[in-house]
Amino acid sequence: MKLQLYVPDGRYQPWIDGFAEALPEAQCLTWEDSKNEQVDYAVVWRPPLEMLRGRTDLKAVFNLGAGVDGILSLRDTDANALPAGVPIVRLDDAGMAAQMIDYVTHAVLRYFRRLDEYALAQQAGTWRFLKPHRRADFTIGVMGVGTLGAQIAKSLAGFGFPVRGWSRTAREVEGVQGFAGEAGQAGFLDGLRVLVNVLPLTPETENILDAGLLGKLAKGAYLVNVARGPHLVEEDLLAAVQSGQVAGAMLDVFRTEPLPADHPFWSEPRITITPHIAALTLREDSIEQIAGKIRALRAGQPIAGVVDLQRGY
Ligand code: OXD
Repeated sequence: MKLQLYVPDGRYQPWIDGFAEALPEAQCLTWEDSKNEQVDYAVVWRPPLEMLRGRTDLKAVFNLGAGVDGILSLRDTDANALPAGVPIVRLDDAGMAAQMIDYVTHAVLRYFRRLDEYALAQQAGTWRFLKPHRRADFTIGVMGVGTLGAQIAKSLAGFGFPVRGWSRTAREVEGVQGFAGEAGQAGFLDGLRVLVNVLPLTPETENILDAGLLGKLAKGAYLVNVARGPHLVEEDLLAAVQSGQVAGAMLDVFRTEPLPADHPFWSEPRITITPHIAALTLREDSIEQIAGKIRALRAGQPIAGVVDLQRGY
């Protein structure tokens, strides 16, 4: 059995070593060294178009992340970019949910306890008390309650915040008030103090975080984006921050990454940026999960995380 790997940074050895240990029956090859070989499985992150196009040898393509837009968007350039009938499989948590929960909880508690405002006061050399927010008034909305979003929403509810979840089709999450589809969006957004975006990036969700949507949140709301940069209309967020409609934002993802040096987000004190680290792909966990799924496929068993190509996630 052969695996073919593609990672954009070219740091293959730790992956090859990891698969050698977790799946000793497999021969693990880099894409660059095996372009003309027949292999069984591809393991990729943001692969080049020529890697998957027209392939008839692959039994499955494993994505080294939760978001599969880096694979599915290849279809924008070429309608036949993906191997026909081959399942695309995303990472299914693999240690990402815990990281996302840390990140989002940190952001929410920072805003709830007004620590962002105390940080600005410190910079101004000001000692002053701010009235605490009431937990019951601090409603949080999580857009996208799939594998990761549902765990984030549940965890925030555990802190005693009122939490709402929004998804394309209705989903039940314990302790979370559910809203679905376009019809449910206005009710979901109404009065939110913090909006957390965990949506998959699809043509339907691109640019969803625009002036219209931000204007429906409570005045002085906060935005946390841990999904994808193209969800957010960046100039609309800047305008909303400048008008006070949005009091602050914590952003982990951007339209262009790394964020260009002259981007206005760098110098906006109410916007906190991090370099796409909210949930890193954990090598050992990912290898273990993919190896388990390959074994299951070879035994004819079903696996979790197979992407619905129509839906886009
Ligand atoms: C992912 C990511 O999709 O890290 O997993 O962005």
